[in-house]
Amino acid sequence: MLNTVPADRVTHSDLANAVRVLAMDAVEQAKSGHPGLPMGAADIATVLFTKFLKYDAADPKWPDRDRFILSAGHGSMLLYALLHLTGVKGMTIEELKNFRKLDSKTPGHPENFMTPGVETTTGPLGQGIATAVGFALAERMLNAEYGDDLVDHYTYVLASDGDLMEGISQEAIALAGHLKLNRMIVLWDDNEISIDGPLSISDSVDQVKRFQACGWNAFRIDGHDPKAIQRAISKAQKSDKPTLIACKTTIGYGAPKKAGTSKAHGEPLGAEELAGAKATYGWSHEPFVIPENIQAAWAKAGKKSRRVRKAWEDRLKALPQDKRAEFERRAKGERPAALADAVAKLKDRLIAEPQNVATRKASEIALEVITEAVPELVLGSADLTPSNNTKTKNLTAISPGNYAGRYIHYGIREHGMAAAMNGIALHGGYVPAGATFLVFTDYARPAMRIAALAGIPAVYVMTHDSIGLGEDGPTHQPVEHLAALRSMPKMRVFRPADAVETAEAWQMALERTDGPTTLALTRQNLPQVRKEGDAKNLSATGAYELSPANGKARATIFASGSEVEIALAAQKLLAEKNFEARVVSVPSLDLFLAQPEKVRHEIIGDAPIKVAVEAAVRFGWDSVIGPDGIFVGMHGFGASAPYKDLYKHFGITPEAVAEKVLRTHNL
Ligand SMILES: Cc1ncc(C[n+]2csc(CCOP(=O)(O)OP(=O)(O)O)c2C)c(N)n1
Repeated sequence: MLNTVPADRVTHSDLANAVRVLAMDAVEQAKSGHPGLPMGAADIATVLFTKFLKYDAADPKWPDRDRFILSAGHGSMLLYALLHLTGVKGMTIEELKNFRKLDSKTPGHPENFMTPGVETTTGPLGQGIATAVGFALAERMLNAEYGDDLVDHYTYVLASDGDLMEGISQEAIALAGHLKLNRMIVLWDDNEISIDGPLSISDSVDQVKRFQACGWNAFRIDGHDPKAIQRAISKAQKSDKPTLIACKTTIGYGAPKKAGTSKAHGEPLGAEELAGAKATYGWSHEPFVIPENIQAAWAKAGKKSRRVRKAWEDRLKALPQDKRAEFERRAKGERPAALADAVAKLKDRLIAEPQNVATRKASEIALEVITEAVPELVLGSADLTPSNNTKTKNLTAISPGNYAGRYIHYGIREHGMAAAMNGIALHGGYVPAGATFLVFTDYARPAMRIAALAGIPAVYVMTHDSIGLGEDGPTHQPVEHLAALRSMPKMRVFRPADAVETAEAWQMALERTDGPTTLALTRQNLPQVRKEGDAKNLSATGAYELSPANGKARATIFASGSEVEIALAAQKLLAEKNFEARVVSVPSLDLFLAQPEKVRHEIIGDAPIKVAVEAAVRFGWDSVIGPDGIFVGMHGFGASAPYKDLYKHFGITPEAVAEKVLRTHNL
């Protein structure tokens, strides 16, 4: 037995030092990692976890837990040490010893899909704090629906200098301040050090003033004084605004030479500094060994909200059966059966009364019924609501202090929107869908990438999807974006051709629970190309034969979205010349390429000439048409003109397609 002092006599320093040494030992063993942040921020985290955090290590997914988000993901060992010490199942000391090893639960940066107790993937600085805005907003929105008895928790963030320097932090804090998300509390590890050295070489922002200007309650404390930290968090909890607590700390706290320098940031301390730091703490135990009394005190902290959790479970059980089942369904992220019925009925209606509309309008038509069937669907837009057609008549917008609603005006903050959507989805209870122009996915992409990596089912409604937007010109006309998004692992991209495919794409997007979906939609009107009813979701394989050849096909024309109309017209022109072609609609190229070989071969067919038509760059289409296939699309940036002129100018016309097919045939 290492120590027989009872758990209650363990001091704050003992608890914080346990976190520090575990982080130091793990980084040392891995021969890589970031010891400085855990050593510096251990006091803050210890006060939070032992005195405030509503958290039960036995059920890290309990819906009404407080959320803790380590925005500075490089300090991952801080979080892993806390999860281990509080007793999260599976977070054994072996996992800490395997820090940064393949298949461990302790990857270099926190990944919510690998480690129990990790709320979100962080690492790209700024993402955590921006994702936290979504967590805090979802908490308030769900509270507005279900009341304090079921939803009543805080969102805590530990952020570093880098988090606050990143541009996305401005979008995030402005949105949180505007919406008065007073349950969001950011603890800033204000250590004035980054990789290149003291922060003063690159930054002179007064963060407290910046946050205050954004509608936050913000003040400074000594981040190594547990009483001050405790007072600050208590004060923050009572604020009517979100709070920034600037905690002045020393990076690598306790290391004799490296403390307070960038040398403590991102490399193992080395034997001498490690021993020196442990001596500073008065820590004489072997690596990875925590005295039993300290372990017991941490385990107690891990259980401190157990009674609160049980009382919450009792309240949930006491609800009427249907209300409880609905809460549980949404918390689990299961979709309602009504979704498929709603889409099937809509498709029947569209077949009976075809709609020649832009697919952004078709999306609105779909949303009118889908929002009724899927109460957890929360829509929003980065200031382009009238252009994106995302606000259906039945949706009301939330506003500061009033969170009863299902529409979010994110402001002109594409990146902040996408990150907040991640938080809304990860919080549970909601499926977020957010909109802007397809070209501005560039502005949202880092958060979209987190969604893909972390398996977050968010939906991006990206309108104005090609040169078809016309006069706004090349700055607004995406050409490489479809290829870029399709190349992102686990991102699914739909570019529907008409109202029926748009309904099918929405169904696919919402039935998906393991990753994000982008819907690329047109500004310009399109004819409805699906005229015959089919109960099956034909878009589910990513591509399908829309219009067969009248006999044996000598060419197959593949097209997506607005170019399907062009493919069909080209098929007609060719038929007039007794040349038989078939048309394959490709609403999702990436989904199609992921089909089993047999399915792909069947749909691609054996016609000797293959053509792809898409008003975007060729990249990706060779997988379908081969390197010798004909591509009719964009070869550079677009131009500013009415869209019909642009299609002619860039040669994306039925005549051009037919002419190229015949020329190839006659070679
Ligand atoms: C978007 C992004 N850019 C760059 C990095 C690489 N990086 C990791 S930590 C770091 C410096 C962070 O300094 P700070 O936030 O002050 O953390 P501390 O030194 O206090 O640990 C950088 C540039 C990153 N993780 N994310």
